[in-house]
Amino acid sequence: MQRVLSGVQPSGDFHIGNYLGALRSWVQDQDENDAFYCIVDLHALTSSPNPDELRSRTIDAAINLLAVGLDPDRCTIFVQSQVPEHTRLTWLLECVATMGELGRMTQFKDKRDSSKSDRTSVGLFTYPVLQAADILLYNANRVPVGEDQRQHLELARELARRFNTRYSDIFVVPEASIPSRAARVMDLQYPERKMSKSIKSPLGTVAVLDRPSEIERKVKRAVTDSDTEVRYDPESKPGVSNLLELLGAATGATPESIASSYQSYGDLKSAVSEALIEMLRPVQERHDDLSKDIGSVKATLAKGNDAARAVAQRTYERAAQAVGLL
Ligand code: AQP
Repeated sequence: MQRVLSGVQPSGDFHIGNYLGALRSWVQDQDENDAFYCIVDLHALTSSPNPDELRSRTIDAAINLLAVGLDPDRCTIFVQSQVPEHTRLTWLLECVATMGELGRMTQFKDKRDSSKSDRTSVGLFTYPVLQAADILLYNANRVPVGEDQRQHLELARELARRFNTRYSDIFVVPEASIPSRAARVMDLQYPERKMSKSIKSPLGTVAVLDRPSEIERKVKRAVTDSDTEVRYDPESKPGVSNLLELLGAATGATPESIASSYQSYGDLKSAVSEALIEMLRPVQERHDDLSKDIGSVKATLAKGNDAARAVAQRTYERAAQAVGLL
Protein backbone atom coordinates (compact mmCIF):
# COMPACT_ATOMS: atom_id res chain seq x y z
CA MET A 1 0.00 0.00 0.00
CA GLN A 2 1.34 3.42 -0.94
CA ARG A 3 1.13 6.63 1.08
CA VAL A 4 -0.68 9.31 -0.92
CA LEU A 5 -0.90 13.00 -0.04
CA SER A 6 -2.44 15.99 -1.75
CA GLY A 7 -3.85 19.40 -0.88
CA VAL A 8 -6.33 22.02 -1.95
CA GLN A 9 -6.41 25.72 -1.12
CA PRO A 10 -9.47 27.27 0.53
CA SER A 11 -9.05 30.16 -1.89
CA GLY A 12 -12.49 30.22 -3.50
CA ASP A 13 -15.28 28.05 -4.85
CA PHE A 14 -14.12 24.61 -5.96
CA HIS A 15 -14.41 24.27 -9.74
CA ILE A 16 -14.56 21.44 -12.24
CA GLY A 17 -10.78 21.74 -12.83
CA ASN A 18 -10.16 20.90 -9.17
CA TYR A 19 -12.67 18.07 -9.39
CA LEU A 20 -11.45 16.46 -12.63
CA GLY A 21 -7.77 17.25 -12.22
CA ALA A 22 -7.43 16.17 -8.61
CA LEU A 23 -10.38 15.44 -6.29
CA ARG A 24 -11.91 12.67 -8.36
CA SER A 25 -8.73 10.62 -8.19
CA TRP A 26 -8.41 11.33 -4.46
CA VAL A 27 -11.68 9.45 -3.97
CA GLN A 28 -10.30 6.42 -5.82
CA ASP A 29 -7.04 6.57 -3.87
CA GLN A 30 -8.72 6.36 -0.48
CA ASP A 31 -9.60 2.70 -1.13
CA GLU A 32 -6.32 1.63 -2.66
CA ASN A 33 -3.84 3.61 -0.55
CA ASP A 34 -3.13 5.19 2.80
CA ALA A 35 -4.38 8.65 1.83
CA PHE A 36 -3.88 12.05 3.50
CA TYR A 37 -5.72 15.11 2.18
CA CYS A 38 -4.91 18.55 3.40
CA ILE A 39 -6.79 21.86 3.24
CA VAL A 40 -3.83 24.16 2.73
CA ASP A 41 -5.00 27.34 4.45
CA LEU A 42 -1.43 28.64 4.88
CA HIS A 43 -1.01 28.59 1.11
CA ALA A 44 -4.25 30.53 0.72
CA LEU A 45 -2.76 33.31 2.87
CA THR A 46 -0.45 34.22 -0.02
CA SER A 47 -3.39 35.95 -1.69
CA SER A 48 -4.23 37.97 1.50
CA PRO A 49 -7.82 36.79 1.96
CA ASN A 50 -10.27 38.44 4.30
CA PRO A 51 -9.88 36.56 7.67
CA ASP A 52 -13.57 35.72 8.08
CA GLU A 53 -13.72 34.53 4.50
CA LEU A 54 -10.66 32.31 4.98
CA ARG A 55 -12.25 30.74 8.07
CA SER A 56 -15.53 30.01 6.34
CA ARG A 57 -13.83 28.78 3.15
CA THR A 58 -11.74 26.35 5.17
CA ILE A 59 -14.90 24.76 6.57
CA ASP A 60 -16.53 24.85 3.16
CA ALA A 61 -13.46 23.15 1.66
CA ALA A 62 -13.96 20.32 4.16
CA ILE A 63 -17.63 20.06 3.18
CA ASN A 64 -16.60 19.91 -0.47
CA LEU A 65 -14.08 17.15 0.18
CA LEU A 66 -16.70 15.08 1.97
CA ALA A 67 -19.27 15.87 -0.73
CA VAL A 68 -17.06 14.61 -3.58
CA GLY A 69 -16.90 11.27 -1.77
CA LEU A 70 -13.98 11.31 0.66
CA ASP A 71 -14.76 9.23 3.71
CA PRO A 72 -12.95 10.10 6.98
CA ASP A 73 -13.00 6.41 7.90
CA ARG A 74 -10.99 5.58 4.79
CA CYS A 75 -8.65 8.59 4.57
CA THR A 76 -7.31 11.42 6.72
CA ILE A 77 -8.69 14.91 6.03
CA PHE A 78 -6.96 17.73 7.90
CA VAL A 79 -6.10 21.43 7.96
CA GLN A 80 -2.49 22.40 7.29
CA SER A 81 -2.25 25.21 9.89
CA GLN A 82 -3.40 22.84 12.63
CA VAL A 83 -0.25 20.73 12.25
CA PRO A 84 2.61 23.08 13.24
CA GLU A 85 5.25 20.73 11.82
CA HIS A 86 4.43 22.04 8.33
CA THR A 87 5.94 25.43 9.10
CA ARG A 88 8.72 23.96 11.24
CA LEU A 89 9.90 21.67 8.46
CA THR A 90 9.55 24.52 5.95
CA TRP A 91 12.37 26.36 7.72
CA LEU A 92 14.67 23.35 7.54
CA LEU A 93 13.91 22.98 3.83
CA GLU A 94 14.31 26.70 3.15
CA CYS A 95 17.87 26.34 4.35
CA VAL A 96 18.37 23.68 1.67
CA ALA A 97 16.49 25.41 -1.19
CA THR A 98 18.12 28.13 -3.30
CA MET A 99 16.88 31.56 -4.38
CA GLY A 100 17.59 30.58 -7.99
CA GLU A 101 15.32 27.54 -8.02
CA LEU A 102 12.45 29.37 -6.31
CA GLY A 103 12.82 32.30 -8.71
CA ARG A 104 12.32 29.87 -11.63
CA MET A 105 8.87 28.73 -10.46
CA THR A 106 6.53 29.79 -13.26
CA GLN A 107 3.55 30.24 -10.96
CA PHE A 108 5.55 32.73 -8.87
CA LYS A 109 6.73 34.58 -11.98
CA ASP A 110 3.20 34.76 -13.43
CA LYS A 111 1.69 36.05 -10.20
CA ARG A 112 4.50 38.53 -9.63
CA ASP A 113 4.24 39.82 -13.21
CA SER A 114 0.46 40.18 -13.05
CA SER A 115 0.58 42.21 -9.82
CA LYS A 116 0.39 45.90 -10.64
CA SER A 117 2.58 47.11 -7.79
CA ASP A 118 5.72 45.73 -6.19
CA ARG A 119 3.73 44.11 -3.40
CA THR A 120 4.80 40.53 -4.15
CA SER A 121 5.02 38.87 -0.77
CA VAL A 122 7.90 36.74 0.47
CA GLY A 123 5.25 34.07 1.14
CA LEU A 124 4.40 33.88 -2.55
CA PHE A 125 8.09 33.33 -3.29
CA THR A 126 8.68 30.64 -0.67
CA TYR A 127 5.37 28.78 -0.69
CA PRO A 128 6.63 25.96 -2.96
CA VAL A 129 8.96 25.06 -0.06
CA LEU A 130 5.97 24.91 2.30
CA GLN A 131 4.35 22.65 -0.28
CA ALA A 132 7.43 20.42 -0.26
CA ALA A 133 7.17 20.24 3.55
CA ASP A 134 3.47 19.30 3.25
CA ILE A 135 4.43 16.31 1.15
CA LEU A 136 7.68 15.19 2.76
CA LEU A 137 6.30 15.20 6.31
CA TYR A 138 3.98 12.33 5.41
CA ASN A 139 6.53 10.18 3.54
CA ALA A 140 4.20 10.32 0.56
CA ASN A 141 5.13 8.06 -2.35
CA ARG A 142 2.58 9.60 -4.66
CA VAL A 143 1.01 13.05 -4.99
CA PRO A 144 -2.11 13.23 -7.18
CA VAL A 145 -2.29 16.76 -8.67
CA GLY A 146 -3.27 18.65 -11.81
CA GLU A 147 -0.69 19.56 -14.44
CA ASP A 148 -0.13 23.05 -12.94
CA GLN A 149 1.64 21.48 -9.96
CA ARG A 150 4.24 19.50 -11.93
CA GLN A 151 7.05 22.02 -11.41
CA HIS A 152 6.38 22.34 -7.66
CA LEU A 153 6.45 18.56 -7.34
CA GLU A 154 9.79 18.46 -9.10
CA LEU A 155 11.09 20.96 -6.53
CA ALA A 156 9.83 18.79 -3.64
CA ARG A 157 11.66 15.82 -5.15
CA GLU A 158 14.86 17.79 -5.55
CA LEU A 159 14.72 19.13 -1.97
CA ALA A 160 14.14 15.61 -0.61
CA ARG A 161 17.12 14.25 -2.54
CA ARG A 162 19.36 17.16 -1.52
CA PHE A 163 18.42 16.92 2.15
CA ASN A 164 18.93 13.14 2.15
CA THR A 165 22.37 13.53 0.56
CA ARG A 166 23.48 16.38 2.80
CA TYR A 167 22.25 14.91 6.12
CA SER A 168 20.77 11.43 6.14
CA ASP A 169 18.11 9.42 4.42
CA ILE A 170 15.02 10.95 6.02
CA PHE A 171 12.60 11.68 3.20
CA VAL A 172 10.77 9.54 0.67
CA VAL A 173 11.20 11.05 -2.82
CA PRO A 174 7.58 11.49 -4.01
CA GLU A 175 6.18 10.91 -7.50
CA ALA A 176 3.66 13.26 -9.11
CA SER A 177 0.50 11.50 -10.27
CA ILE A 178 -1.19 13.54 -12.99
CA PRO A 179 -4.40 12.26 -14.65
CA SER A 180 -4.17 11.41 -18.33
CA ARG A 181 -7.35 13.41 -18.99
CA ALA A 182 -8.48 16.88 -17.81
CA ALA A 183 -5.19 17.50 -16.05
CA ARG A 184 -5.44 21.13 -17.09
CA VAL A 185 -9.03 22.33 -17.50
CA MET A 186 -9.05 25.70 -19.20
CA ASP A 187 -11.17 28.77 -18.45
CA LEU A 188 -14.26 28.75 -20.69
CA GLN A 189 -13.83 32.44 -21.56
CA TYR A 190 -10.02 32.44 -21.84
CA PRO A 191 -9.15 28.95 -23.08
CA GLU A 192 -5.44 29.81 -23.10
CA ARG A 193 -5.34 29.95 -19.30
CA LYS A 194 -6.29 27.39 -16.68
CA MET A 195 -9.54 27.53 -14.75
CA SER A 196 -8.69 28.87 -11.31
CA LYS A 197 -10.34 29.62 -7.98
CA SER A 198 -8.51 32.83 -7.30
CA ILE A 199 -8.60 34.53 -10.73
CA LYS A 200 -12.08 35.96 -11.05
CA SER A 201 -13.72 34.81 -14.26
CA PRO A 202 -17.40 34.32 -13.39
CA LEU A 203 -18.45 33.11 -16.85
CA GLY A 204 -15.30 31.11 -17.50
CA THR A 205 -15.32 29.06 -14.30
CA VAL A 206 -17.82 26.28 -13.62
CA ALA A 207 -18.08 25.76 -9.88
CA VAL A 208 -18.76 22.31 -8.46
CA LEU A 209 -21.86 23.83 -6.84
CA ASP A 210 -23.18 25.64 -9.92
CA ARG A 211 -26.78 24.65 -10.48
CA PRO A 212 -27.92 23.26 -13.89
CA SER A 213 -29.13 26.59 -15.32
CA GLU A 214 -25.80 28.24 -14.41
CA ILE A 215 -23.82 25.42 -16.02
CA GLU A 216 -25.93 25.63 -19.19
CA ARG A 217 -25.48 29.40 -19.37
CA LYS A 218 -21.71 29.25 -18.93
CA VAL A 219 -21.15 26.40 -21.35
CA LYS A 220 -23.42 28.01 -23.96
CA ARG A 221 -21.30 31.17 -23.80
CA ALA A 222 -17.95 29.34 -23.83
CA VAL A 223 -15.51 30.84 -26.32
CA THR A 224 -14.93 28.64 -29.39
CA ASP A 225 -13.63 29.92 -32.76
CA SER A 226 -14.84 31.20 -36.14
CA ASP A 227 -14.48 27.76 -37.72
CA THR A 228 -17.35 25.23 -37.55
CA GLU A 229 -15.60 21.86 -37.40
CA VAL A 230 -15.69 19.94 -34.09
CA ARG A 231 -12.11 18.67 -33.85
CA TYR A 232 -9.70 18.00 -31.00
CA ASP A 233 -6.71 20.25 -31.62
CA PRO A 234 -5.63 22.13 -28.46
CA GLU A 235 -3.10 24.25 -30.37
CA SER A 236 -5.36 25.76 -33.00
CA LYS A 237 -8.79 25.13 -31.42
CA PRO A 238 -8.27 25.60 -27.67
CA GLY A 239 -11.89 26.43 -26.76
CA VAL A 240 -13.46 23.51 -28.63
CA SER A 241 -10.72 21.14 -27.44
CA ASN A 242 -11.35 22.17 -23.83
CA LEU A 243 -15.05 21.35 -24.27
CA LEU A 244 -14.16 17.96 -25.78
CA GLU A 245 -11.71 17.34 -22.94
CA LEU A 246 -14.46 18.10 -20.40
CA LEU A 247 -16.96 15.87 -22.13
CA GLY A 248 -14.41 13.07 -22.37
CA ALA A 249 -13.43 13.35 -18.71
CA ALA A 250 -17.06 13.41 -17.60
CA THR A 251 -18.10 10.43 -19.72
CA GLY A 252 -14.94 8.32 -19.73
CA ALA A 253 -14.28 8.67 -23.48
CA THR A 254 -11.30 10.21 -25.26
CA PRO A 255 -11.84 13.70 -26.70
CA GLU A 256 -10.53 12.55 -30.09
CA SER A 257 -13.07 9.74 -30.32
CA ILE A 258 -16.12 11.84 -29.43
CA ALA A 259 -15.32 14.79 -31.69
CA SER A 260 -16.81 13.15 -34.79
CA SER A 261 -20.15 12.57 -33.01
CA TYR A 262 -20.94 16.30 -33.07
CA GLN A 263 -21.79 18.28 -36.18
CA SER A 264 -22.00 21.72 -34.57
CA TYR A 265 -20.62 23.64 -31.61
CA GLY A 266 -24.19 24.00 -30.32
CA ASP A 267 -24.67 20.20 -30.16
CA LEU A 268 -21.32 19.78 -28.45
CA LYS A 269 -22.13 22.45 -25.86
CA SER A 270 -25.50 20.84 -25.05
CA ALA A 271 -23.76 17.48 -24.50
CA VAL A 272 -21.09 19.08 -22.30
CA SER A 273 -23.70 20.83 -20.11
CA GLU A 274 -25.70 17.65 -19.73
CA ALA A 275 -22.63 15.57 -18.79
CA LEU A 276 -21.40 18.14 -16.26
CA ILE A 277 -24.83 18.49 -14.67
CA GLU A 278 -25.08 14.71 -14.24
CA MET A 279 -21.52 14.43 -12.92
CA LEU A 280 -22.05 17.15 -10.32
CA ARG A 281 -25.59 16.29 -9.22
CA PRO A 282 -24.66 13.75 -6.48
CA VAL A 283 -21.87 15.99 -5.19
CA GLN A 284 -24.28 18.91 -4.87
CA GLU A 285 -26.87 16.77 -3.08
CA ARG A 286 -24.29 15.61 -0.53
CA HIS A 287 -23.00 19.18 -0.12
CA ASP A 288 -26.52 20.40 0.70
CA ASP A 289 -26.91 17.69 3.37
CA LEU A 290 -23.49 18.15 4.93
CA SER A 291 -23.95 21.93 5.17
CA LYS A 292 -26.76 21.30 7.67
CA ASP A 293 -24.34 19.73 10.17
CA ILE A 294 -21.23 21.91 10.45
CA GLY A 295 -20.56 20.48 13.94
CA SER A 296 -19.84 17.05 12.57
CA VAL A 297 -17.66 18.49 9.78
CA LYS A 298 -15.55 20.26 12.42
CA ALA A 299 -15.32 17.05 14.45
CA THR A 300 -14.08 15.22 11.33
CA LEU A 301 -11.36 17.82 10.90
CA ALA A 302 -10.32 17.64 14.56
CA LYS A 303 -9.90 13.87 14.28
CA GLY A 304 -7.95 14.26 11.02
CA ASN A 305 -5.70 16.96 12.49
CA ASP A 306 -4.70 14.64 15.36
CA ALA A 307 -4.01 11.71 13.05
CA ALA A 308 -1.95 13.86 10.68
CA ARG A 309 0.03 15.41 13.49
CA ALA A 310 1.06 12.03 14.85
CA VAL A 311 2.70 11.19 11.51
CA ALA A 312 4.13 14.67 10.91
CA GLN A 313 5.75 14.90 14.35
CA ARG A 314 7.73 11.70 13.82
CA THR A 315 9.15 12.84 10.48
CA TYR A 316 9.92 16.34 11.76
CA GLU A 317 11.78 15.00 14.80
CA ARG A 318 13.96 12.81 12.60
CA ALA A 319 14.70 15.71 10.23
CA ALA A 320 15.47 18.08 13.13
CA GLN A 321 17.88 15.58 14.66
CA ALA A 322 19.53 14.97 11.30
CA VAL A 323 20.38 18.68 10.87
CA GLY A 324 21.76 18.91 14.41
CA LEU A 325 18.98 20.56 16.42
CA LEU A 326 18.92 19.51 20.10
N1 AQP B 1 -7.72 24.08 -14.10
C1 AQP B 1 -7.33 22.97 -13.49
N2 AQP B 1 -7.35 21.79 -14.14
C2 AQP B 1 -6.96 20.65 -13.53
N3 AQP B 1 -6.54 20.60 -12.24
C3 AQP B 1 -6.51 21.75 -11.55
N4 AQP B 1 -6.16 22.05 -10.29
C4 AQP B 1 -6.31 23.37 -10.08
N5 AQP B 1 -6.76 23.97 -11.19
C5 AQP B 1 -6.89 22.99 -12.14
C6 AQP B 1 -5.71 21.07 -9.31
O1 AQP B 1 -6.58 21.17 -8.18
C7 AQP B 1 -5.84 20.88 -6.99
C8 AQP B 1 -6.05 21.99 -5.98
O2 AQP B 1 -5.35 23.14 -6.43
P1 AQP B 1 -5.56 24.61 -5.91
O3 AQP B 1 -6.27 24.60 -4.63
O4 AQP B 1 -4.26 25.34 -6.00
O5 AQP B 1 -6.58 25.12 -7.02
P2 AQP B 1 -6.65 26.43 -7.89
O6 AQP B 1 -7.98 26.43 -8.53
O7 AQP B 1 -5.45 26.50 -8.78
O8 AQP B 1 -6.63 27.54 -6.77
P3 AQP B 1 -6.02 28.95 -6.86
O9 AQP B 1 -6.21 29.62 -5.54
O10 AQP B 1 -6.54 29.67 -8.07
O11 AQP B 1 -4.52 28.59 -7.05
P4 AQP B 1 -3.46 29.26 -7.95
O12 AQP B 1 -3.51 30.72 -7.60
O13 AQP B 1 -2.22 28.57 -7.51
O14 AQP B 1 -3.84 28.99 -9.37
C9 AQP B 1 -4.36 20.75 -7.41
O15 AQP B 1 -4.03 19.39 -7.52
C10 AQP B 1 -4.34 21.40 -8.77
O16 AQP B 1 -3.32 20.87 -9.60
